Amino acid sequence: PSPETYTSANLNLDSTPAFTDLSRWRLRVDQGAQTWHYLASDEECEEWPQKVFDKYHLGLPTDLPELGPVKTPLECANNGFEFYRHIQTDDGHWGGEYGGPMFLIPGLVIVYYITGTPIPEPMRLELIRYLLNRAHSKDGGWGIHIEGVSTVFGTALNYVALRILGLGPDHPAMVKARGTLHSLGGATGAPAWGKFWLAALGVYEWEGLNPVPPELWTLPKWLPLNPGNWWVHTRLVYLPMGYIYARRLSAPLTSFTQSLREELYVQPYASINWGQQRNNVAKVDLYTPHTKVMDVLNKIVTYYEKIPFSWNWFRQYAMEETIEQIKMEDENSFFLDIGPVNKVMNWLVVYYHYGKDSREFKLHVERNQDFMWMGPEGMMMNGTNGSQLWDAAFIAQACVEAQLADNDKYRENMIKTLEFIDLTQIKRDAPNMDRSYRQQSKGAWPFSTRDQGYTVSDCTAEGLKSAIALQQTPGLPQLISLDRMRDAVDVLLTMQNADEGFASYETIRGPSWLEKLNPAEVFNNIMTEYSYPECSTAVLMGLAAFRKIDPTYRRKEIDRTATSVLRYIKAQQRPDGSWYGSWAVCFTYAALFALQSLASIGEFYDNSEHARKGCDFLLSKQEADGGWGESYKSCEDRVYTHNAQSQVVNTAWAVMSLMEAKYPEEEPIRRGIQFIMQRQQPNGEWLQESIEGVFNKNCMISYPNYKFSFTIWALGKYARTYGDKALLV
Ligand code: LAN
Repeated sequence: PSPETYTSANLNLDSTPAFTDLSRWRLRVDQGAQTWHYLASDEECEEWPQKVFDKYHLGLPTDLPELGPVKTPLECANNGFEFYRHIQTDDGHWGGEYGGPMFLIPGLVIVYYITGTPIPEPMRLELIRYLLNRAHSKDGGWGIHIEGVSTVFGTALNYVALRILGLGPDHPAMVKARGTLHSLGGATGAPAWGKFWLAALGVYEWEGLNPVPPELWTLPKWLPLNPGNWWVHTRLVYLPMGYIYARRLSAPLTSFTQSLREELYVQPYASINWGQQRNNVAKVDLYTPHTKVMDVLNKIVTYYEKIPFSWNWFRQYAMEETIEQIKMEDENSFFLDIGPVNKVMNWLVVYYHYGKDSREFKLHVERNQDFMWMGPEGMMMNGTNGSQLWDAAFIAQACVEAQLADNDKYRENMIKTLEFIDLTQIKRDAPNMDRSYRQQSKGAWPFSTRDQGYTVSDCTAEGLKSAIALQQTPGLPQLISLDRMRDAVDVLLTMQNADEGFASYETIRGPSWLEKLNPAEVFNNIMTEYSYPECSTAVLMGLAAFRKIDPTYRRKEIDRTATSVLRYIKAQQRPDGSWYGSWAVCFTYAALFALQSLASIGEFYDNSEHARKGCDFLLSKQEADGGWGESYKSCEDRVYTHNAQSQVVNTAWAVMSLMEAKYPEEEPIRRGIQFIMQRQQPNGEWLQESIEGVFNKNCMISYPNYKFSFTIWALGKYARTYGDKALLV
């Protein structure tokens, strides 16, 4: 292909281009799908005026009024929702910048380049702005996530992205970033996924990569090495990666990529010994070093890789299976795919396999839009196609707890939320469910939208809990029938692991030694599913809520599951009383779930050693200002690490945990609640603080809606526990 769109004319800007007019951006929602549109003319802008939620997400003044001063927790919750309801979308959910990972935009932009697909001009400009804004002011580089120190992974890839987007090598930002990249040893030290993208672009040699053999897909299902037994995200990234690797597909060399070859390395490209770079990962990047076994296996497979593709019938057969699996993944998810990494890789495969005129290619281009989010700093790529269902389920439960859901004033908002939850329940199993290694999904709730369609254990549970909570609220309609709730329960009951806990998307399918073959270097615990206290608790609470409205359906199994989950939760507690959280930062998050589990069987501070130690651990972390602030470092290092400032989100989790456990003294809880109230702005909102979420131990991800849902929830819980008394003067 000739990437004619990216000519030297627009690839050599030495100064920063002018960006777009923020007053022209609009968010369109359609059954959860979020797409941002840049209107071309004043007339269009008049016809489609900017709404409060557009302005809010763009960082423009919303001009929402100052609300009266608050004294009590419920007044505070009221003001919070009075603000928050304005940013509910027309289809009933709440959007947000689901950012954090800094390795998503580069993959996307590289595939735009390789396939010669023009990036719409407003998107191009705003991507540049985002990446420039996210470069660390100190050294001009980027880390694996927005708050992380500069790494080769982040810096090499985002450097390349900005070059493709149009900045020239002499642009000051590029000079600075290149300096940092070189001081880290240059792009040869990129981790495996970085090496992959550079090789696909043609600025790194395939010989410098460890093998990604697609043959594994042809192994019998019962063999752990069959990727069908791996964690679903990992297998679905290795699927398209295997295709591109097996055919060693790189973009043709142009003067532009030639120039990149000169910019990215500390020595001349031709002089690099590529074979020696396979296991070269810069120190700052390396989080999970390869095991010896992995290195030995890689060496062996490297010999096999010497057989040319055209002679290797086994590989050709494996490629047919690979294409078949990719096709099923694309079709089953309406070309959204499970996440942004395999989404753009599948798009690249589709380009090589079916060509640019194919239906598949066009659909992929179209659905790229679902991942793009416009924020105050420019345009970025979300970590999934959104967090729609997840956020809607939490805010629904928070509103019920804070007595907002039965308030006439908010009835419309609550009906819309319930309609969204209703719409988003998955109504079918994936076609070819077994063939595509999919978990049962009829009745489940996904994390984002129904089209994406992946069962997640705790999303199903939160969907179910929020549906029950809303439908039990006077004045709200009954949209989700008991039969459909039973479907959700059926799904949940298929998902318990042998260790009695619940994992994320599926049960644990592979043995734990598979982790020894983790090739990714920058992530940990990614090869198989694992049970998590968070997911396990959500399921337990979901089943418990269901049991109350339908006391007979599969009652024995539900009871048995509930009892066994508790054994799992207790077993996970550390000697210091804490639980490690895997999906948000970190110990404060996990404590909430664990203590909720204990409370559900009547284990509280006063009568349970587990609950007591859990509370004492939290209390030992309370800050002088009454809040809790936990740093993302907790997740990386697996030890509680204080954040520079207290955070409303951590504080909400901590006080809710203490209230779950019926901690006997009110004072620490009251101080936490006061902290949350003091952080509220006069218009009712809370401002964004440090990053809230995490995955794979080492990569952080934002949950901007948590600062509304969990604050309101905690305030409501306080009022129910201690009464709605004046806490601020
Ligand atoms: C998510 C987001 C939601 C999260 C919870 C529901 C909170 C959790 O309890 C279960 C796991 C889940 C669904 C989850 C899994 C991993 C995801 C999809 C993410 C953290 C969002 C982004 C991440 C995905 C893997 C990012 C793409 C990067 C790769 C390494 C493929």
